[in-house]
Amino acid sequence: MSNSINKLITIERHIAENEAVYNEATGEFSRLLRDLTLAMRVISREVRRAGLNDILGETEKENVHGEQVKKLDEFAHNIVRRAMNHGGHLCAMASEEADGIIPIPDVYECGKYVLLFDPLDGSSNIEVNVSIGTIFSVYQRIDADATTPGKMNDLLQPGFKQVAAGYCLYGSCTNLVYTTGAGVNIFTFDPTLGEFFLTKENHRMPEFSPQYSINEGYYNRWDESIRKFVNYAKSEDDNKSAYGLRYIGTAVADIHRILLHGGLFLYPADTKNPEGKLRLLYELNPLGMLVEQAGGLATDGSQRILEIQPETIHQRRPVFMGSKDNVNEVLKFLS
Ligand code: AHM
Ligand code: MG
Repeated sequence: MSNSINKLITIERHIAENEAVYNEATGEFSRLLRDLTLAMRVISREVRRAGLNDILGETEKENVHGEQVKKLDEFAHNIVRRAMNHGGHLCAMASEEADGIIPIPDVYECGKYVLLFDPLDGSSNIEVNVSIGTIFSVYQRIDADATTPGKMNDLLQPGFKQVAAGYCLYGSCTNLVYTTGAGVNIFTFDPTLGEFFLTKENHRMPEFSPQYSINEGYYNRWDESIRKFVNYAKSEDDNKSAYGLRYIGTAVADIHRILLHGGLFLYPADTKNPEGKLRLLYELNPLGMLVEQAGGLATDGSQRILEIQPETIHQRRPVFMGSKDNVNEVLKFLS
């Protein structure tokens, strides 16, 4: 990643400066983001020591989706919960790894925001040293003046109402990427200092790249229109080369690559997953907001992801997101 800026600025400083510009200066929102970055520092440290710290492997439990919970998933879930439940800025949370609302304990004050998160996206990649990440999404509660515990309708808001979204990617380095609706900023973690430094400000993604990202093993489960698009992507003639296929199998890592290099990410409906696999609230809304903020598009094939009215906190949705021209191209096949 090229460093397009020459100022040395930490994420704490960036958050504080942003709050002064974009938000009413109560400090609540800045504290929320700062507490989140603390959780990510801790998770990053544990991920970096995975294999040494006896947390690799599976717990005895299944999560709400019937999947085996990996120990590192559970650890990350608990770190975010414990970093965020006492700051007075949140009134409720929801996590991919928890069943219903995660309440704020009675002893702490309730604030005006809600947090939804996927503690460790890409859990099937944890044990094979492939990138994984934490994804987060923040909304204001419906009644911003309330001081009571948050309710389900505070969590079930369409993605365009997010006030912040982002992720931390534990890859060959640790990147924190976030938006508050005023562009996408990318930070890189210096483990020796324990600080995230700004490495790219107001990032814009390429408008097109000849790359696509899909689990092509499910080809026979897809609708004809998806097969036709993938056949087209692979086709070659005098006017077009075959598109490159890149698929990490960690949505946040695939989207990170596409944010930087462009291309298309697809997880369509198939005969086994009629609603797709990815979760609207923990994955698609935050990643969709980032992609849009960087100049790209995110759709379920018929509707903008950020305009979908969620019905349940764990609902899934098909997705096509990435560079603007790539998304418009696949949409022609779908219509
Ligand atoms: P997870 O949140 O349980 O890790 O599952 C979501 C992941 C995404 O990160 C990734 O894009 C997808 O599952 C991969 O699914 P598949 O193995 O069906 O290709
Ligand atoms: Mg996930």
